[in-house]
This record gives sequence, C-alpha cells and structure tokens, in this order.
Amino acid sequence: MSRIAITRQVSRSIVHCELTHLAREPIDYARAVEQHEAYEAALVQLGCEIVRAPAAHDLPDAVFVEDVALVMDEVAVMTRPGAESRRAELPGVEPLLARYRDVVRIEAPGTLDGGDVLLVGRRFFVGRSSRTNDAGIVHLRALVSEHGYSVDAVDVRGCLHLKSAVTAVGESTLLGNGTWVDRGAFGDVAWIDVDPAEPHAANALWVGDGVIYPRAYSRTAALVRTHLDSKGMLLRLVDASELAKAEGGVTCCSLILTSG
Ligand code: CIR
Repeated sequence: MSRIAITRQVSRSIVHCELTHLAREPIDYARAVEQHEAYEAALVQLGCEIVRAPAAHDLPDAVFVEDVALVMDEVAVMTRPGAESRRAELPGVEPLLARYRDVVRIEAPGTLDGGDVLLVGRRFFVGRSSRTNDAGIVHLRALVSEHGYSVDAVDVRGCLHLKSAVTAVGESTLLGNGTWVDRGAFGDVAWIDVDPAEPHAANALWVGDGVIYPRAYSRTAALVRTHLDSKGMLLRLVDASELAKAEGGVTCCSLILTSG
C-alpha cells in the first residue's frame, strides 16, 4: 500500500486570495513557493508520493487543494466550495482523484469546504461556517453514510474553517482552540489545548507516523512534541508563514490518500 499526497503549486495570483478573518498583507511569492516545496519534502519524508495537480496561476487559492475534495478509502467527494471564486479549482483536481477512487459530488444549494471536515475514525465532524452550509452537510451525510461514516455538524466561530480550530494529532487525540469550537462536540476524545498566546496553532497535519506542523507556533509545538514522543511519532516542523497570510495552514495544501 502506498500513500499519495495530491498538491498544487502556489499560484502567481496568490496575492488576490480570498480573505475572511485576516487583513491583506504582501505575500512573497518566491518564499511561498520555497516553503511549499519544503512542505512537499516533509510529506515525502513521511512516506508520501507527491502527485501534483496542474498549476492554475489564474486561480489565486488553488494551492489549498484540501478544500475541493474529501478522500476516503471507499470514495472521493468533490466539494462545492463556499467561495464562488474557488469552484473553478475542481476540474484540475477531479481527474487525479478519479485515477484512485469513484468520485461523487456535493451539489447546489449545498456548499462545503474540505477545511471544514475532520474525520476521526469513521466519524465526520463538519464545521458550520461561512463556507459550509447545512445543505452541504446533509448532502455529505447522504453520500457517506452508505460507507459506514457518521456526520455531525459542529458550530465554528471566529475562524475560517473547523480545521483552523481543531485537527487530529494521531488516532485519538485532537489539538484544538476551545474559543473557536466547543471541545464537548467531539465526545470522549483526548484533547490538547493550543497555547493561549497562539490562537492559530490548532492546524496540524497528521500523516502516518508523523505530524507536519508550523514552526511559528513554538509553544504549542512543544506540547505536540511531548504527545508525539509518548506515541513514538515524529514532528516535522515547516515554515508556513507566507501561506498563513492567505489564511491557509498545513492541512490545506494536500489531499492524502492510500493506493494499492
Ligand atoms: C480561502 O479563503 O479560501 C483561502 N484564502 C484559504 C483557504 C485555506 N484552506 C483551508 O484552511 N482548508
């Protein structure tokens, strides 16, 4: 069995990205590309083969492939992103997923961003956010329940996506910012709180035996490291500062799936 990470190059138009909670700041394109390549290298170190979707320099947010699809062992779901400007990103990614999975789609009036979807075991938690609406959540439930997945809606406040507020750092441990999401929504699961000085520190990418994590959040990184050490897992720190200005984190830049 091999592990594939679908990624997409940073667009030259990234400066025109969607922004919801952040003020626009200059983004250094060359630095963003360099950081993205280092992120891909971290994925390779954690056992992934990189499969790049074709570059789409006219689509500012195309690098954030997580938002356009969900991939399970049984099926891939093309989402319907809440920001209209992002819907043109789908055709560049769908043919790649079709190599590995049957593909189904979230349809209008549903909207759903992959960044709002957290899978814990066979339980999907889906953020009700400015990007994901109830129709999208209901449609996702209809698409995945036949494969044995449940879907719970979770209210998100003060951040872009559910996974800005909470992600998994291993099979049964969540890393979260309890001011943006209620911890109780996730049931009886271990929880690491981000350091209060680092509200954006909840977005970590768990891949196999390791976690890719932004170097900038050093206090929370120390907490994550202690947890990972206790499980014999690796922490891979990356510089993600340029894409953070586009409101993107480490989960946003890949779609991870297994093949074979
Ligand atoms: C957007 O607002 O859609 C992009 N600028 C950032 C998307 C980040 N994606 C994610 O958190 N999954």
